[in-house]
Amino acid sequence: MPKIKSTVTVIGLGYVGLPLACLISQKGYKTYGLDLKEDSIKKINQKKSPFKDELIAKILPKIDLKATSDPSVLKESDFVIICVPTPVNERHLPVFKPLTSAIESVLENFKKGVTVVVESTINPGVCEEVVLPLFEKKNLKVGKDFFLAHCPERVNPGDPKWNVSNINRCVGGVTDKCLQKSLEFYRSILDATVTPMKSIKEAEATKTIENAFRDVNIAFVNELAKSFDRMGIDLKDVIQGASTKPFAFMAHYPGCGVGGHCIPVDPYYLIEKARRVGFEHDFLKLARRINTGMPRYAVKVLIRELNEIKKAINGTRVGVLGVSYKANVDDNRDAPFYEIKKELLANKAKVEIFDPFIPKDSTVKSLDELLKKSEVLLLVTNHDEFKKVTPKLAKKYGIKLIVDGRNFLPKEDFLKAGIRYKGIGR
Ligand code: SAJ
Repeated sequence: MPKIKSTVTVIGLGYVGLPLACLISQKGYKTYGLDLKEDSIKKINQKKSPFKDELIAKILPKIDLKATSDPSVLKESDFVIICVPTPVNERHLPVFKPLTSAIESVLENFKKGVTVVVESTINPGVCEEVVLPLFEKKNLKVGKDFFLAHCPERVNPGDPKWNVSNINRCVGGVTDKCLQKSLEFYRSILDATVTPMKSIKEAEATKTIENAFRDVNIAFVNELAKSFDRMGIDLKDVIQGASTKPFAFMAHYPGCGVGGHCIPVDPYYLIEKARRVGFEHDFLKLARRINTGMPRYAVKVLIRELNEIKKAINGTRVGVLGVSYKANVDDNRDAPFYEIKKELLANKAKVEIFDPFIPKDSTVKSLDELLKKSEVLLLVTNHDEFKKVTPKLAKKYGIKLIVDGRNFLPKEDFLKAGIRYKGIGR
């Protein structure tokens, strides 16, 4: 528990900032949430989560978190935690505008002695080369007038086990005092290990390699899927076989693409930063190329399978199951679905779409309606809801072929029922 009743403002109330603001408030800090989106602010002040998250929905009614778009709350804040998006643009270059705007608000409502912690994912060097100069332009001395640290976020949306309070964290500070203040703060709110890094750059690099690691491992199995498709070997079974090795193997699975606001974005931070110091990350770029090619590969598999049953994709009624970038969340950022939809339409398929979490992109209101309007199915997101797609139900609606973009459905059951099934590497 905090020694004194410090005040904390979390800037950015999305998947990262809102769970964090709730936790900070629960731990006894006077907590403000600062955001630009009035509808989110309104919902949060009505004690409702602006996006699907059971934990938040449970906690909000019990805490006095105040959401606002008024940056003057920063004037009374001892800690400011920045959780704004750090996207990349169409040329895959990092866009720091949301981050620098957040820092400008801090400067315009400056409280001497404030500790600013950036949680947004950034490449090594951003705190010292982009954030710090904004303070120094106002003659503010880091480690004296204010403190600056980086504690990369590790939120995993939809994860029933790991949440903002129990996930270990790493923290790096510009000066030792910056590190100590942020260490003390995070240790006061987390029920997890908080590891001090020797520099703020190390903390920035930690998160970017975590996600680049995941991207290259997914690319590894996605490339294997293409060769195993030709070999007629079920890669999902092979990965599960390899997973029986109790050490030195970590399972990742092939699929129709890599979406979300982390994995398809973060490797570009490393690629760009390294390029600036004269190094080309060929491996990271290759992994990105493989993963961004998977939506098109999934449609190619569908076209090939239709060919086997002497059907052209042109004019075929394709039912797309899922929009969201991953199972059981209502998040469509960078979702492979959009590339898949574009590719299907380019091949003149008739497309119907159903995602129970994302009605705005759905063309039908129910799974049955989708099945009724489809001749073949392409599963894009492994929502639990789609377990209802059984061979019996598929037969009822005369579904001839299923391409399973997440290797999610029971392949053998469909084959036994005489329904053509093809996965990705399966
Ligand atoms: N995906 C695959 N194959 C896999 C795993 C994922 O194709 O084996 C695809 C998913 O379908 C999705 C995309 O990759 O489209 C990203 O999936 P993800 O499970 O990595 O989900 P994210 O984007 O929510 O990643 C978060 C990350 N957390 C943080 O950045 C703090 C990531 O570091 C975590 O490893 C990941 O959750 C996780 O482990 O679930």
